Amino acid sequence: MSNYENLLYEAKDGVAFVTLNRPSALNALNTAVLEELADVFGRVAAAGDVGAAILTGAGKAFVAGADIAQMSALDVAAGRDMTVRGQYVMEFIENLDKPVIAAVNGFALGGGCELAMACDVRFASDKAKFGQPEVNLGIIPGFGGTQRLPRLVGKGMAKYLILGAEMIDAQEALRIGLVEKVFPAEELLAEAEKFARLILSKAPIGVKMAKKAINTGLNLDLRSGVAYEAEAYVNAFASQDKAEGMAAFLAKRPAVFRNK
Ligand code: CO8
Repeated sequence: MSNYENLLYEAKDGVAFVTLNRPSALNALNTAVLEELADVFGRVAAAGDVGAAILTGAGKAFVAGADIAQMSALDVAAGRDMTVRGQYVMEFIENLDKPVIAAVNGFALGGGCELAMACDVRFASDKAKFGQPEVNLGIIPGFGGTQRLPRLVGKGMAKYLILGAEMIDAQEALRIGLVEKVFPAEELLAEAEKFARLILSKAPIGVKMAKKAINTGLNLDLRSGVAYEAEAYVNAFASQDKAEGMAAFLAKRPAVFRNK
């Protein structure tokens, strides 16, 4: 276990656990937290013995948004720097070549909802609450929310949530596709870990290329997206793990994957 000022990091048998740990401010994202997030996910990316990460929060919040106290004191130039830097961190997490699961334990508001959306998959506690309350503060989502929310839940629902700024509970988040699974609070982390380990049992090259093809394709027209898919497919097809996975199927034995 190694600690930052605002988060905890621990790697256990191939799975990294990153816990936002600023509970006195409901894990609000100030510039220091954003820098620590960039650092810790750089570490996850570089760790050869880590294949997946789980991101969660300490206390009653996942993240209650960008830090309003800090933002209130920023001039326009600094406000721009913070949004650009935050967007970079979200994109870095989104495009990490390892899967990242958000285990949303409580409030995921504003920048917190945006952070969860930058992860590959969202599991929520039945106590979690989601929302984009920025228009209550005279701003708009600035860590990618206006772009990722419509891609996840559709244009109309994204506008409903962002323009109305209402909070929704975990069941509603599940219904609209903002989260993939909801669990009782006490089971959330174990379920996230179970899913991370399920992914770790698969061919790493397949997991990596599939994530890349989905992320890349969503930014392209369909024809370019399927062309990209073919390239990602060939990358996996050329691997030792493709030979192993298919040989194992035909021999009716479990596959042993080796490529990273
Ligand atoms: N920023 C700073 N401090 C916060 C934040 C926040 N986002 N949220 C909570 N806190 C603090 C509170 O001020 C309080 O501090 P203190 O104990 O010193 O008074 C402490 O955390 C506990 O909070 P509450 O007492 O309010 O706890 P409650 O359980 O009563 O309420 C809520 C919980 C409903 C979550 C409430 O705290 C709340 O509404 N928080 C603000 C939610 C919000 O508006 N978030 C969006 C922020 S804007 C944003 O995220 C924009 C992202 C893009 C930014 C681009 C960069 C420029």
